[in-house]
Amino acid sequence: MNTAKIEKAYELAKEKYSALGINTQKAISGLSKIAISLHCWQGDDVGGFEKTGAELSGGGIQSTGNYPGKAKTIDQLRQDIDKALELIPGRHRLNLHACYLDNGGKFVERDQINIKHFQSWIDWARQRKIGLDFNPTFFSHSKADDGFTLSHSDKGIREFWIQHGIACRKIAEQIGKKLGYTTVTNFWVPDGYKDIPIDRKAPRERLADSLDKIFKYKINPKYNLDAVEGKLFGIGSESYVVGSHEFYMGYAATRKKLLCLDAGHFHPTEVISDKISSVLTFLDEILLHVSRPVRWDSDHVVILNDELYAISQELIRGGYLDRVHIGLDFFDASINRIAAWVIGTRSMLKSLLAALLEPITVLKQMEVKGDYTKRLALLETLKTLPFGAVWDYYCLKNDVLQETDWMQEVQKYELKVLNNRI
Ligand code: RNT
Ligand code: ZN
Repeated sequence: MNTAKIEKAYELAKEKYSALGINTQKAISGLSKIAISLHCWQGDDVGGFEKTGAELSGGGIQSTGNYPGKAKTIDQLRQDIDKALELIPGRHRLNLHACYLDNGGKFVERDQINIKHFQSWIDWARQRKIGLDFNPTFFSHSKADDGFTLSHSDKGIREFWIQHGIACRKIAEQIGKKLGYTTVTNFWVPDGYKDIPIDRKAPRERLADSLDKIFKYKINPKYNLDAVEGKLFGIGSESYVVGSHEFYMGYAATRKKLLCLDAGHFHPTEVISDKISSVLTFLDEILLHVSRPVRWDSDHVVILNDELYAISQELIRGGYLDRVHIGLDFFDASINRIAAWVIGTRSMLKSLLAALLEPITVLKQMEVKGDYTKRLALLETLKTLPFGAVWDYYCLKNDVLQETDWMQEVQKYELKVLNNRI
């Protein structure tokens, strides 16, 4: 479709929305202010650059598939992220894991990492005027091989991971200071038992204690915010996860930390959209890991499904945008990895746009009056409004390829760049 047609379709859409009292321009400008944190680990199946040929190992998470062209160096990963960002409208952020450090080819142990190992990422982000988020890496390491890190019964191992956590927070603080965007640092540990444990208590007490030691070092919230992420189960921790949802709910509330809600970390019929307003009644801010579970915590690429719509509706209807940090968390190695980023991020943005195009005040009035018939009727009416025309226009105004065109660009990149990687 050419520019004139996209604009014409938008004008018609604008009229339709305005007949319902919805201002499309306002929705568009609202969307342009939302930054999504793109997770670096979609680009190389959670491998990282600690050692050459590093791969995700342990940690109760798994990436499956072997699509050709995986980024094997920092430069390749950056090139791929740039390609993805080029195909996503708006200004976003990059979420780094500690194992994506730039160690100049010389192995550095996790408790020894410091800001200089992330200087090239800071330079990269500064050039693109984007913020960075951060994660200590508590997996893919010999000291995590038996499934325990911060809650390990061995004091030495615990201490090692505590030092890693502290090192990461200091790095994140510097990143936030240097870039002028607050870093959100997320703590997720895989700790847990495959089979039914005798003692559920001691590991949890040790985890709380280790976290307290890590968070003892005070950081200005302008530079860094800490989040903690719970989970129901993982591969190899099916019977017991030390850092469960309840554990971190209590931890975040008492220690004034952010809670990270990952869409894949609950029972299959449980949804995080319903949890957002519950936890925000008690916490100042939260982090989301938007993911797509398929029967389990499978980390499939985010698509525009009912739950994604519902998550965005909660954020917009609740007026929560300044209290919720939106991050993505999926890693599908069976499809083109750049396309995965683009599909997931564009879907996230589309759902936010759809939510911004709701007549929230009118709907709330209907609800308060008890007019549930009108509420239901209007919600159904909204579903067939031309929201795609507004999205196309948004992409056009952001100089980003249209829905029908971006995949071709990825294919070209695959032929030219990915297929030539050895
Ligand atoms: C694992 C958690 C965690 C990881 C990343 C790589 O179950 O979701 O967020 O996916 O840290
Ligand atoms: Zn997650």
